[in-house]
Amino acid sequence: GHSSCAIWLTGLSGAGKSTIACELELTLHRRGLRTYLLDGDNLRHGINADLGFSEADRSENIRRVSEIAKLFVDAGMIVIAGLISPTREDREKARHRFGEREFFEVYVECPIEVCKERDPKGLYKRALAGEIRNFTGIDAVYEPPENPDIVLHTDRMAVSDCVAEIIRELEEQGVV
Ligand code: GGZ
Repeated sequence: GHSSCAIWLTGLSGAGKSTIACELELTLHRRGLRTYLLDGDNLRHGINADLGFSEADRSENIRRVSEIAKLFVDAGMIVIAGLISPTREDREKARHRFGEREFFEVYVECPIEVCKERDPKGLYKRALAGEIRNFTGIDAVYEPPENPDIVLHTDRMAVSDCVAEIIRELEEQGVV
């Protein structure tokens, strides 16, 4: 058996949150665990389609996703949530919706220079050209977590090692 929990991935655009979330979900599935993936960018096409990237809208985005995550955790699932979630305050509010061993903050850390080079969707290029405003790390804040449960350095770690690191922590905490 296993306990349900939320695994909250925070980090810059292009840091690797979605890639890790997807690979983590596959790994948990192979172990017969029930998971649900909540991806910030995907949810912005549906339930959060009314939200933009102002500070207030990001806060509301994170609030909604953490409430949804809580519902799925209550339903017995392991939730993997990937959102930039740039401010400590919003992440702490998210954490407080959960119990002690129910929320794991994972800092998907990657130097912004590397994110800019990766630029899979060309968003940094557009932000630097002034075509997108309020872009995280360019003209909008990202506050690194001060006390994350896990830190992953995606500029020098393989995706599989990142996933293994998360699994190791979940095992150590008796979640899986
Ligand atoms: C940051 C932006 C922006 C701005 C569009 N700032 O790398 P992506 O493309 O696929 O993921 C990013 C996503 C961020 O949505 P989140 O819901 O995770 O953000 S937050 O937690 O701050 O609410 C990026 C894209 O949306 N994107 N404009 N201005 N990212």
